[in-house]
Amino acid sequence: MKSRKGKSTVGLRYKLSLPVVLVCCMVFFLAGFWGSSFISQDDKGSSINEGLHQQQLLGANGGEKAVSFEHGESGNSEISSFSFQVLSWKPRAVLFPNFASKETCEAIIAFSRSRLQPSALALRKGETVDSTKDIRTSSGTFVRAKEEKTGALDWVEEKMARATMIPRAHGEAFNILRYEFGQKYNSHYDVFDPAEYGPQNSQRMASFLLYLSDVGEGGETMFPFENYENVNIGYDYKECIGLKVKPRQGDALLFYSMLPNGTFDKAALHGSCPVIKGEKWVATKWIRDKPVSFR
Ligand SMILES: O=C(O)CCC(=O)C(=O)O
Repeated sequence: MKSRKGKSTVGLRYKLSLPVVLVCCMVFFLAGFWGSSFISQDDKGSSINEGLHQQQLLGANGGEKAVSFEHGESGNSEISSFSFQVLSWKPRAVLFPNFASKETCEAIIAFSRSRLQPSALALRKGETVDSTKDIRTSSGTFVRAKEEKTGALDWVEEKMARATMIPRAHGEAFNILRYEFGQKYNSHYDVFDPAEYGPQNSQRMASFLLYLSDVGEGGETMFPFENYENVNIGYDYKECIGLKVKPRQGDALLFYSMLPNGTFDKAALHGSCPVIKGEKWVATKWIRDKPVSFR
């Protein structure tokens, strides 16, 4: 009895377990297959995204020679490429390394040197030339791009317009500046607050600086209120603090004095630290929110 009972139990177990085992195998196989393809799809997705981001960082063509996009009859067929470094979001400031060649910078200096005059300031109500004479101690000259006959300034102006996507007509004449030992520009805003300067037809929305020389020491362009820091410390406008951009021949610095909503950016306060060693040459272009009639 014992043995018959045992035999039939084993047989029943065998009959029942074979299909169950087969079904289980199928289920595990399918689950494994589905799971692995899901994981590999996920991998593929993230590697596509990574590739895309990488490409976007390198430039649309990932560093290879770009092919011009369909540009129609009136479009522009040229592709420009720029390296840039976003230095700050508050204020919006971006550096373009090697924006212009040494030869271009030197042609601009050679043209400007004999025209230099002590730099002037726009005066607020109640201010005089005498009461403001220590604020900006550089010398400078205003030059329209077409006046410089090697074409260096014309080329720079065109490239600036492409880099900013703000038409050339919005730019004032270049202000070419030279700072010698100890010379500086105290921190200030490029926008003209109507409360202090009276009604304005347009505003300087952005400034583009092309450094024409290296500087041995000092002469950095500074942003003391970067990230809205130091706003409430009773900041002395002579002090050289905050974000400092060291001039390097051929590099260009663009910063916006106005926010995207059209209001003044408090963080755009800036100035030039005193030159300690060497000379600083810089070509400044103030870019207005309307075309400029006096350029
Ligand atoms: O020389 C510099 O670095 C700054 C010049 C400047 O602030 C200006 O021209 O408004």
